[in-house]
Amino acid sequence: MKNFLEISKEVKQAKEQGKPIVALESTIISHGMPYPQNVQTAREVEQIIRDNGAVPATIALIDGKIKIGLTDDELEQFGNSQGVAKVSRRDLPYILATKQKGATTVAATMICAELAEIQIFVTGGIGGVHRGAETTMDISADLEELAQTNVAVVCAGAKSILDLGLTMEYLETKGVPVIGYETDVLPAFYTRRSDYPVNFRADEVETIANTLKAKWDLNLQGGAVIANPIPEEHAMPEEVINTAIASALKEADDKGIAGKDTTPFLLGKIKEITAGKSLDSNIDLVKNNAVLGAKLAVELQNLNK
Ligand code: PSU
Ligand code: MN
Repeated sequence: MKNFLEISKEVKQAKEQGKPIVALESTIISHGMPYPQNVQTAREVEQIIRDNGAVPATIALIDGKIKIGLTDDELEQFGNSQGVAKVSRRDLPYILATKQKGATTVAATMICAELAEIQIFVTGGIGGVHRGAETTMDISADLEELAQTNVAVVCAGAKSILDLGLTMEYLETKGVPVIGYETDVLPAFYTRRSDYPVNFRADEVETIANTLKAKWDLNLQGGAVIANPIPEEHAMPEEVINTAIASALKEADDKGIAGKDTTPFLLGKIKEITAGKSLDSNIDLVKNNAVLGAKLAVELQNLNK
């Protein structure tokens, strides 16, 4: 296992000094945002994490290695590459074995973070149960990963390209706690609210850290979803986003998009339909998650001392 891990200087040093570390995914860089906003956002998110007392570790697959932390050059090169593979649990071994560039999804990033002993991971949104999954069986591997891998994922909820109700049911079945930070309901990524209550509301970061510690002290396998609503001033009008989602879903259906292409296709369409407005919201919510994730990593590190 150690052969595959390549830990950056910054992250190595953080480990030696016992500093809190926050994992970041790379599918959001390669498949979630266009160049150069993707690289710029990734850099800014890393800096926000440093400014809030933790050390960022962006995770990606390069040359047969799992990179835990990218240098500035690596980030630039990665974000500017065409044809990077989207890598979930299933894809990880093949992409490593064939030494292709791979962008890790939430599921794959959780796996790599756990290998590197990182417990907190910040992203934009998680995958979930797709609408119509009762016939397509399209359920993101992210949910299975949350059920088995000991990493907490800070996100802005999930996009309503998914069936949020079924996603919550699935997480409940798998015993994955969904904790709302300053919210009673699951946020829907671009908007602060959905119709679905979170399992627990926490207004203090300390409460979240204590909950995670209790879970893992009890050896309850699996992660947690820390749902952090997009700040009001960056949220999108509900009608605008719902219309965009409906038309993206219809086009995906007409074109017969399936499997791992579905999520990137829908995200791309929504961006197109909203003339880039969704991208601005997306960037803002990730930054907002970075602040919370860093604070949570600091708090958890203090508890573990
Ligand atoms: N949802 C978003 N933005 C994203 C993704 C999901 O709002 O960038 C990416 C994440 O990397 C997530 C993956 O893990 O898509 C889920 O893909 P799938 O539905 O194929 O499991
Ligand atoms: Mn899928």
